[in-house]
Amino acid sequence: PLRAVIFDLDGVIADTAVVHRSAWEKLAQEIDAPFDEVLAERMKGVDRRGSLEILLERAPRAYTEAEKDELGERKNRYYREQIGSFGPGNLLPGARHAVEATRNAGLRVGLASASRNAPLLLERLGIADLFDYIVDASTIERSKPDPEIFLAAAAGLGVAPAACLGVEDAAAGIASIRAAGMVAVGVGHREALGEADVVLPGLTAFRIGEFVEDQDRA
Ligand code: B16
Ligand code: MG
Repeated sequence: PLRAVIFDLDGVIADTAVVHRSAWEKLAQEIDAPFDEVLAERMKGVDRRGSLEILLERAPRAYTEAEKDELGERKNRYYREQIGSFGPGNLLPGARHAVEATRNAGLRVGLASASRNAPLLLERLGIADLFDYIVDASTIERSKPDPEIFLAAAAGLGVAPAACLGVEDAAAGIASIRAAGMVAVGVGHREALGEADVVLPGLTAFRIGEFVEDQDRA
């Protein structure tokens, strides 16, 4: 039976996918790298350096490691400027309720965010205390779509991966959840979340009871 739900942060709980995107887009303009919808979708859920490598695939010149460090830091400054004014109003609709309903159903709640800004963001949103375990992104070696981050969340919760359900807004995240052997719930559009077991338009449509019952019947 289902024992834990592991949520992604950016684009699932916090309205920050657009903030990451606009910070990358600003950087892209500064270095004359093309930026489009397809690129933005591929970067979603991927860690900072991984996202930068995707952006640089079509940059007009090559960059040294030191230059890449600076570019990543610059993007992060643009991102931090925007979330500096964030508060509980920047939670996505249904997010707090979905997490609370999961807890109330007696399940453990984890967070698997690739973002090193996750602890700061959770504090600003006022929901840090709702999670039983939060993966420290700086300890993860392999970016989503690798399963490492979801497996680390399950281990931290003390729950077998097969008894976990993962919730994600990005294709890389859905692939990570599936590779971890968990049920994958996608939030957003089916086209961008092809491998998801279930796709919901947003967390307002998340009903923990449906998943608990499904699992118990199986
Ligand atoms: P940072 P998630 C991911 O968070 C974002 O989706 C992705 O756009 C970002 O590049 C990544 O975190 C790293 O974020 O630069 O703040 O460390 O979706 O896994 O919650
Ligand atoms: Mg995300």
